[in-house]
Amino acid sequence: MLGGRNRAEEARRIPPGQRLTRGWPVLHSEGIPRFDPERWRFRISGLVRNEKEWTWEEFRALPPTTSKSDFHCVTGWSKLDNEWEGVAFRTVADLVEPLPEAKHCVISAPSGYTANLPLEVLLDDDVLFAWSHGGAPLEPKHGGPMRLVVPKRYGWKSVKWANGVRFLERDARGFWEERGYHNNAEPWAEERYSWQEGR
Ligand SMILES: Nc1nc2c(c(=O)[nH]1)N[C@H]1C(S)=C(S)[C@@H](COP(=O)(O)O)O[C@H]1N2
Ligand SMILES: [Mo]
Repeated sequence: MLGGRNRAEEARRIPPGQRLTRGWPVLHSEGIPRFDPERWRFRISGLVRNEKEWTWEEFRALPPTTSKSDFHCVTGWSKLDNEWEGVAFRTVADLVEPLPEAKHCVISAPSGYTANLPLEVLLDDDVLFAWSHGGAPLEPKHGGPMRLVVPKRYGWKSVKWANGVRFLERDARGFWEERGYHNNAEPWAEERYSWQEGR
């Protein structure tokens, strides 16, 4: 048994149309940004009481959390039992204090890659800004030094090299959501493509 899982349990945890991967594919649409700990910044803006910007040192000093979760890419692979460490989205949200009208967020990367999510989804227990995976620092190709992790949505919502969040009243589609992919992206409902929306 791998990590205490048996085949039956694995099968139960793989959403429809997905298959298990034992490795860890690398998927992104831009070049890997160079990490300079002196110049790295993470910025929260929009409908919050305290707009805020962190340096890498400040961000790493935030109270850490760990979370074990599964990851599902819309191209068909699922990777189970990822052990993430980082800071919970909820912890960061508490610091900036979203205004009552803030209902949506857009998470961004330096390239201009973005993904959008309802604030409610981001406040889930298992959503975090992760700097470590499987006990090791997150590799640059997987989003290091830090990425968003949203286990209950397809992988494109888990923005690698995250450098900011904007809090909004109204929803605004991100990079893939504008290119034919589903706005909500829930794997168990197989919400893959935008043509499925509203059905
Ligand atoms: N900045 C950025 N983040 C991104 C992407 C990307 O192209 N750019 N691709 C997404 C997609 S489609 C997936 S499946 C996951 C893949 O993460 P991995 O390469 O660590 O497996 O990252 C997501 N985050
Ligand atoms: Mo993906």
